[in-house]
Amino acid sequence: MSYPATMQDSMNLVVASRERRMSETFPRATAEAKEALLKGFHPDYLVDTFAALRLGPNAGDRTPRELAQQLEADSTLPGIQNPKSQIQNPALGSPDYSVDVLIIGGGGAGCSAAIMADDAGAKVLIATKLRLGDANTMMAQGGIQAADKDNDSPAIHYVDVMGGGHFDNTPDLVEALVTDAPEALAWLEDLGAMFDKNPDGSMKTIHGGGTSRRRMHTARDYTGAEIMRTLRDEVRSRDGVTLLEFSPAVELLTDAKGAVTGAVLLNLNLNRYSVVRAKTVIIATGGSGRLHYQGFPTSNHYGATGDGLVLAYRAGAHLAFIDTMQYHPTGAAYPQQILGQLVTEKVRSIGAQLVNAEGNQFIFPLETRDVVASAIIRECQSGRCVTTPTEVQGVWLDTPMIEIRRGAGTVKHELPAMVRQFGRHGIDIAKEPMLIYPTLHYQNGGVEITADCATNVPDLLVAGEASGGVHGRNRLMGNSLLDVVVFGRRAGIAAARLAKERTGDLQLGLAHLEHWRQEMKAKGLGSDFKSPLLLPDYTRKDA
Ligand code: MEZ
Repeated sequence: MSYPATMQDSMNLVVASRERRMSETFPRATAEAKEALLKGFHPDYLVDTFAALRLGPNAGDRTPRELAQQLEADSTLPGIQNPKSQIQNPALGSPDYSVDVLIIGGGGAGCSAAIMADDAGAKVLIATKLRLGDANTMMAQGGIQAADKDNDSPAIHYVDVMGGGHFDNTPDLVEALVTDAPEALAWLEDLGAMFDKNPDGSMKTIHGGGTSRRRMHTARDYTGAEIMRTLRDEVRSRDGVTLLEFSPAVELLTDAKGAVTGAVLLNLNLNRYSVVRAKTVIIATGGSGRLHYQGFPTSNHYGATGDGLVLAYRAGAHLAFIDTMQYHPTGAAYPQQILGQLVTEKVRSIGAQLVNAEGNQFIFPLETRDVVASAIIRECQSGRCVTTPTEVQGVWLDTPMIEIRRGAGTVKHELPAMVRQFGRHGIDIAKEPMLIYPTLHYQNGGVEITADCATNVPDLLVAGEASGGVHGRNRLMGNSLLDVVVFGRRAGIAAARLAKERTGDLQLGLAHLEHWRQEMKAKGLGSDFKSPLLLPDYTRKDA
């Protein structure tokens, strides 16, 4: 028996209700019901977990307390006038690298940007915190959207994206996302990405939450890993791209006019700074799930600590939608070893139902993520959930229903990564349901960008999850993998063009940091807390 006895009674109710649920489609929620769910149960509405920023371009805006702490902190740089640190001050006068385009971040957006900038003849350097490809792109499972079927179009995709984002999305960015999508997908295939195909060779596509057409392209349930593998291989094969791993950026460099001129990196192996002089800089550092907003577990990779937001903010970049995060409805709630890890939405796309502790469905499984997550939280707060031996609450995701509806072997064929992930802990998801609860998955907001990834800071571009506006207040499944490729490519092209236009000497300075420190002092803010965090601290309080 793979589930403890204390969870067994509820599992029996799930099994007993299957026959009834087979012919039952839970009705879609009305607009009013969705709004009530969000306002009543979505973590974005828990007022006292947010703080108003006190300094910087977004002063007065609300954001989760954990992010506010990062954004309002001092730099980790010892400071130009304070060379007492164990780490030597960076030598700004003699840069270690001089390039056209510096890309900070080695995930899907960073790699797509590097390939396009290299194609345009730019000298490129990627600096990445961990290894190339250690990124949320790698962790995305269920698919990538693109309107490339006869019954679909970028215009229909546009309406879905806007609806998912509560019509708050930045229209230009959505237009760019959906119009570039078919080409981006073809580009990935050309580079070698292997998407699932029908017997006639056409692309296999499925629905995701909030999609009105089947436009989710998949590589089983490891779509992100397949895309990342492809992009990473391509980057590694390019002579024009220099790669620095274990080298996160800790501060941007600016000239007297506030334009970006490079960055200071910290080599994590040598504990030494290096200085990169760059005509343009692209921030592609991804998300911030490892800040664990409101104490939520996360599906994010180990390095997702919001560095890019911090660096850009201190240099004067305006942020957008920093008061909204995405809680993926189905993070693993059991076993404890995989708490918060992603259980792909594809599980629901192909037929699994969400069932409470009493064996009843409580939400249409493919509502948008914010709505489904809120409904799960409601069930738990109302006592209709299961509690694990480690006091984690969750509801059931009834995976055996997939095989009942679509035939034996479907789970293994469509969800091989999920099968392995749970199989390691003795749970056969073709026969037993999974226990799930929302997990912190995506940063809906980030640095405000134009459709060419420009920011309000000259020569600073941003692409991927570190940017804000594309997805409004809620992203649809499969539009993040699309976002990193579409905007990564756009950023690479734009950065190479800007680099060509930028002539003359570059001043490598930290005037923005001096200014930041003055503002901190003027507002009475202490400088004990430093950012970017770089890596989460999981040291036990009593250790
Ligand atoms: O876009 C995503 O977040 C995604 C594909 C996740 C998933 O459920 O698989």
